[in-house]
Amino acid sequence: MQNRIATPVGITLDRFIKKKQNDFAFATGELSQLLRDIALAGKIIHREVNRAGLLNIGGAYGTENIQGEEQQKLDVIANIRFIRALRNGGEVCAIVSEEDDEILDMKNPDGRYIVAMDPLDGSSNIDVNVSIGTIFSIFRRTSPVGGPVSEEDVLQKGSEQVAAGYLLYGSSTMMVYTTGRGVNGFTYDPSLGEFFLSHSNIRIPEDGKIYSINEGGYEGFEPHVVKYIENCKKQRFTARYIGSLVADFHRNLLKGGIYIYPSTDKTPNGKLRLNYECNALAMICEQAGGMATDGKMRILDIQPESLHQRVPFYVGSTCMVEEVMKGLS
Ligand code: P6P
Repeated sequence: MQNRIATPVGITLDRFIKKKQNDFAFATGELSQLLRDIALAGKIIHREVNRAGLLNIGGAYGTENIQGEEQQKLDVIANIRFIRALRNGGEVCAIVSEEDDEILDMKNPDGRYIVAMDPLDGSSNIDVNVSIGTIFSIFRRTSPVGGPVSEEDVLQKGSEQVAAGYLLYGSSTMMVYTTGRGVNGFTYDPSLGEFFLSHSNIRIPEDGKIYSINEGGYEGFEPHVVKYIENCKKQRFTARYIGSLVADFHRNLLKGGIYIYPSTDKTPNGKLRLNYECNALAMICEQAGGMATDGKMRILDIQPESLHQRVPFYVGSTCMVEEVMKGLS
């Protein structure tokens, strides 16, 4: 009897990238190769994450990153793997990583792209087997190819991204990305070593009933955030907070909802980083029909001033983001 649950397998990520490249006027294939390099690193991290408990590569590495956050062993492993894949791919001239204080020169002077990444976001969840993710933004370098990478190369507004995406290491591993022409999701089949198109042209519902915020910070929230949360409770909305940004974002992207990491009395600029967390998710959310702000302005319009700059982050269904911002007017 035919298995009615099995859905037809979509095309592979490689074929999809190639097809979309053909749609791009003057596409040279460099961005296509860069996306493949990221997918390769994602396959490697998938393998490491799924074996963490067996290889004693869970837990703390014993060092801190520039944020003063305790690095997990897999943080360091993921950072090394992505840097190696992108350096060897040859398309990237520099990387900004959550795990490194300074700009990383890839020694690819002919590389035309910059990557900003959080190689393993939510890594403290590894030891309790909760989903984690990789977040990446891709920019074209603005300085002359062949010359030194400039600070302007790596401090571009999110609106200048040529591509953005994330990998979600969850009940299945997915790669979700956009090149500015909609959002598509690919599910990894480890038995074949391939990502397959599983979520074509993702659109976020215009409104939703799921709100994601760490209410432990309630006493330090600004009045408009308190008001919004109270309103969610009055409407009997669903509170869902995994404590892993990519997992919370992905659920809200598919089902509708809002993720908020606001300014608090203890974290006036919030916690999340503009360059390698908020910009990528903001581009994806907007490309899927949603909205992303820092409470006052569009995330993608913010001019970064430093590599590890934090911003308050409101992202998700347009009606929900607009509603919480009403409290500011
Ligand atoms: P809090 C993980 O450290 C992270 O960067 C995001 O993945 C997550 O949404 C957030 O921080 C959780 O922060 O303060 O609620 O524990």
